[in-house]
Amino acid sequence: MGKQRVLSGVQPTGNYHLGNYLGAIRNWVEGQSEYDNYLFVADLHAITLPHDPKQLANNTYTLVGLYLACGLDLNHSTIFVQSHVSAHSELTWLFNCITPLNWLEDMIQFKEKAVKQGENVNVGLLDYPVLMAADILLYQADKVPVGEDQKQHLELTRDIAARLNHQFGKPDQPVLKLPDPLIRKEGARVMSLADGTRKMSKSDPSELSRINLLDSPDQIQYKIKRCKTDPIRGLTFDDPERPECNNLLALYMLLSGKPKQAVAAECQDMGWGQFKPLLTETTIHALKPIQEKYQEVMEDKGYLESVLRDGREKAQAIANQTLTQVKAALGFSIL
Ligand code: AQP
Repeated sequence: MGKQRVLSGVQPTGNYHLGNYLGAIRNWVEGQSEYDNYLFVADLHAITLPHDPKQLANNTYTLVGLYLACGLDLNHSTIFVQSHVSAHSELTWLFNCITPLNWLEDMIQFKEKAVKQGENVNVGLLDYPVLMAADILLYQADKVPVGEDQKQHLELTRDIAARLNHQFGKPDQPVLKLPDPLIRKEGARVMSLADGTRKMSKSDPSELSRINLLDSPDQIQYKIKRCKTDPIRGLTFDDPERPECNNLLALYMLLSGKPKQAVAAECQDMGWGQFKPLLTETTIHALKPIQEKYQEVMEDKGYLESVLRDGREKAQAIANQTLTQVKAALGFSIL
């Protein structure tokens, strides 16, 4: 039996931060040899909120550069840009026509993002989970890495696949494979430096809320110096009254690679004045090889483009096959 296929992506909206790395990209890298990975730049998703056309292509290349700099290996992973494979958009339309509207209106993330957008809510924001279903099901993925916030979307993906199989497939010959979640390791949810109860996020207007993967040592030092803490001496994990403390310790643990117990013992008597320089050093040290590799990769645009052309070819081969199967099941004429 071949390797199981994993599918995942990040939106090219800029400000790639420690949350994107520790919660997503680093996990892909660590598990990549076990799976057949399809990792994409989710640029079609990036326009569901207002965006700057001048930035989109740049952000796309930056993200591909970071994928490679973080250690994605082309022997195990196919890297591609979502909009380069038109089957994503086409399958979304087909799914739109079998997805009940109320399934989408019930999505928590839609409700949250729609409230933030006020009057300016486009149809794409509502339809985002259907595009995500198309992303996953096109590749007949076995596993999809998901955090808490994406669980509901993966459920919807499974519901759409089951509905299509039920309405248009044969009982012994499903058209689409139902994917399973690949649950992340504990501690990979990185919270904002300004508020330990909110996740670190690209769209947070405050630069001080996040550490970006491409921040300079000075920026990292400044942000950690200014981050929110509490007046209690002695640092502990898992105290619900101290979300910032838990988050900063978790960051130290994840970036240093030390086990949780060792970090708990090391930091139990520390004050912030001692801990912050330690976290600063550890962060700078962990990001240095990524930043160096990034500079190297970005100097060779031709190489990046060849990675994306190869990725597009491999992705298209699978995606177009699934799209044809779905169209045939729905009764379209196939030439
Ligand atoms: N704070 C986080 N902790 C752990 N994982 C995180 N991810 C994002 N933030 C954290 C993971 O990164 C991947 C890429 O996410 P995305 O680009 O699809 O958008 P997102 O989840 O909405 O990420 P952001 O940074 O919060 O972007 P904005 O602010 O634009 O919404 C996903 O695997 C995600 O779980």
